[in-house]
Amino acid sequence: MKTSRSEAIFARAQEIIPGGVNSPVRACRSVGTGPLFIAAGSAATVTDVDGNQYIDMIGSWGPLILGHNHPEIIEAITTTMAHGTSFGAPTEIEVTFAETLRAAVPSMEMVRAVSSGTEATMSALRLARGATGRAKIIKADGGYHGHADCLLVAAGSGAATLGIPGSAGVPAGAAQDTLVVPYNDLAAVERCFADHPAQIAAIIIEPVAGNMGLVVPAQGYLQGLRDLCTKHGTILIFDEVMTGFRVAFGGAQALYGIKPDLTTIGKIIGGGLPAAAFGGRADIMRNLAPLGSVYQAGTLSGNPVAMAAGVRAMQILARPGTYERLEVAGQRLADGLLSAARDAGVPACVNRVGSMLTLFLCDGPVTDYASAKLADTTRFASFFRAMRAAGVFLPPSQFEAMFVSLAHTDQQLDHIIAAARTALRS
Ligand code: HOZ
Repeated sequence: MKTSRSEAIFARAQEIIPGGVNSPVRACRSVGTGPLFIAAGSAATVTDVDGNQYIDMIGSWGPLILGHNHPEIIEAITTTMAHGTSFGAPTEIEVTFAETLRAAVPSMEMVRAVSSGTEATMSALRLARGATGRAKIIKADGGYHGHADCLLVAAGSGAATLGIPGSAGVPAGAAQDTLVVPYNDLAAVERCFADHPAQIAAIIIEPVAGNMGLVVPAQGYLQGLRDLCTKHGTILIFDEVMTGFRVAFGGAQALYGIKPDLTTIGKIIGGGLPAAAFGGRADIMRNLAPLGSVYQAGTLSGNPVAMAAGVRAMQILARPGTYERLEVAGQRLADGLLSAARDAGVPACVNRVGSMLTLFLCDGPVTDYASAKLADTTRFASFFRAMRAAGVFLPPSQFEAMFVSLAHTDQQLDHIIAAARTALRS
């Protein structure tokens, strides 16, 4: 497979962009190779600048649940942008966006749009702290909620991949109020409340963890968090940036029947353009400026083109049968990958919720970050490279999730399974 054009562009990129990429995981360092530069995407495939086509299991890290270049999304974007691309003044589509979101996720009684998941989580935490007058927050070890200072503590995703569980440049003061607990460990959360009475503003949690690889919440875990937050007057924030409209139309909170106080959401709700949002209980949301004293703002917040793409994506996903199809496709891929690993004699387990999943190269079970780290990352790196050579574009890290879209065909999923069978044998 010729990749000389990607390599040449990467050489140029490294001269001008740190590491040659605008987001670290894309550099593919942990899998011992360089990035491919993508020229185009169509349905479930991407084509690189050398003309190689791949089945895409990244889907822009989740947003592209409808596949690339979906005609209805493109139509919504082009129709909207014909009237202008940004005004820095309100537009009606922002209201429609908030109404559409609330109809799907009723706990989001009031909504504010932002441009990225990082902004959503950062803003939700400031709001929680402002509303409670408390400073401390709880997050999970290996949980990733974007790159705000107070959240880059024991963080997953790229921070995990690169082996820097914190980050240089985060002042001790910004991190000192972040308490870290193992995922799925309610007793550890109880200890935090006992050690810091009436000081904890919020728990922020991925209701299905997706950035230490995928980790499923244990039976009763989310309800336990809900009960503890209610008991202690602490705000429960579900970070549904990945799981919103992914694991169910109403997100993980609909799937598991738990109502958080605040939700952060992104990716799918932008229809492939940069949009995210946070929202929740109206009494909490009314603390935001201009109504209240918690400041939060953004020039491109509620950008009409992104809002239009997001509204259309949510409308398409509301059609009957969507999540049943995603479940069947996710199950097909998970079963196939697991049997490929078993046949190859490679220790493996698959964690999956709907159309997001991780193949961990270890016996498992993987229930938290400590058990995720038992996976064989060296073997994962060679697996990744062999899969890419076989035309499959996987997330370039053991500690990420792959995403099945509505555009993936059974033949494509079977191609991935067959490729894995060969890759895991070598
Ligand atoms: N934070 C993303 C992985 N969970 C990576 C985003 C990107 O590189 O585009």
